[in-house]
Amino acid sequence: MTTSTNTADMRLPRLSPTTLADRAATVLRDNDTGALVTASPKLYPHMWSWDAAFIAIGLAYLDVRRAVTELDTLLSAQWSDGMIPHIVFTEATGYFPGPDRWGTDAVPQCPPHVRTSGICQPPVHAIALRRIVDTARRASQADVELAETFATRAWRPLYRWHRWLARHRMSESCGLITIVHGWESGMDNSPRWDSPYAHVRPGPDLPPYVRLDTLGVEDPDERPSDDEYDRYLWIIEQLRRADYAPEAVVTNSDFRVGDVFTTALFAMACDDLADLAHESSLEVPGKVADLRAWAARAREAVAHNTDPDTGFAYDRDLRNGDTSKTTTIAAFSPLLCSALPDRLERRLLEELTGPGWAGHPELHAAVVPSVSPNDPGFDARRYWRGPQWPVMAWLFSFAFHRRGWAELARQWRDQGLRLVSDGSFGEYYEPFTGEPLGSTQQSWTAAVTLDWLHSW
Ligand code: 2M8
Repeated sequence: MTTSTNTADMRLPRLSPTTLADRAATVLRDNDTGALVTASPKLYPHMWSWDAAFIAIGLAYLDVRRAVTELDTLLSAQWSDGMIPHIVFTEATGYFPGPDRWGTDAVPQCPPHVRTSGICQPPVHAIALRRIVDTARRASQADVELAETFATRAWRPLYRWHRWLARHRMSESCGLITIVHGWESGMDNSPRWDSPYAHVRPGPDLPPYVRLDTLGVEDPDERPSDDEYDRYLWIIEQLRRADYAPEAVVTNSDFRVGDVFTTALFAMACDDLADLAHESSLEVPGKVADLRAWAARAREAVAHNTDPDTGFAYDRDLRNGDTSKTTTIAAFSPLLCSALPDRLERRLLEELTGPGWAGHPELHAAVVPSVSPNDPGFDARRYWRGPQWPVMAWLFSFAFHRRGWAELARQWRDQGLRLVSDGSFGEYYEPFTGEPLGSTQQSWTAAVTLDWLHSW
């Protein structure tokens, strides 16, 4: 892999690993409200579901007990039907849509003591739990006890979360996990969703609103457009009118997509949860078999939705059965969950590390961008349409490590650290210059930095 040394590179500060680790720890401490670490101080002053999982992985290096608290806080917001909501709101007011707009207070599944959104995010929590247990095992006996006791306590809630996804979201037609809002993918304005969002036509009764997210970044063009926001808000309206009933949302939302990336993560997480039960000799008759079966189905679905020549995985628009042909970072999902035969997997890996993607000669750091720089729709500065996301680079490096591709895992860790080594902990980065974009002091960026600094 090669990287360029352009003038922008030379302008960026490069902190030593010790200073970087100190700064990352400071970000997590500064964003800590006691019970939860907000996703970022300004733009996202609440808890996000998949952010919390990555944040907990980082917290474990500072204090295993605090990492446990993070997941505990999230699990205490779990809905009675098993869904883990995508936002757990704090008292902060600077984010829209807030709890009133979601209108979940009257929803019977939503626990009474917290305010949450009404959709979910990718199920990376069991992956985080397993990582935290492993981190604790390298620390002290006291930490091991803390982590393992928590794993035993968190196991059933996490199983219920996975069962909710398997029951309500595993598409009968294609086996992929269905998402009913682009926000459920976590890759909000990815070009993956352009075509499905084209079906979403906000009605005249969309209640008026004022965006706040564009105030939290230096340049509003780094965020989704107003037109996209109308669609995001319109779907919330549709889900709210269906009372967020799990059976109703998958038919009421104008956005219904089988998401390959979420499905790959689900496969990984089901296996991790099953492994944790084995390791702790938990008495959970039948449940481990369920998890293994869901993992197998999810993996099969990813493989089934993969192009047999390139190995790229594609989402499925469930409104019309169309397979998307939009190639983004999500096309590499099969590598995360080991879904493909060797020959095709090698091909996909070559593509990922080659000049169209992480090996593009002009990249500041050789990790995957959200969209290939060679794609005509690539936008180097706009959110999920081109920038590099440290948390995504971490996810791939972690999967490589898990899969035994040690050298590649190390290369991606080193390049990931190069991306974040200015110490601002950007939400995402301009791929050619390494300029931090979106929010700074982003908690999950700080968290994965800590993991990289301690790992493989
Ligand atoms: C972004 O999403 C939120 C909506 O959920 C937003 O833009 O307001 C995404 O990057 C998502 O993946 C992330 O979890 C969230 C908080 O970091 O921000």
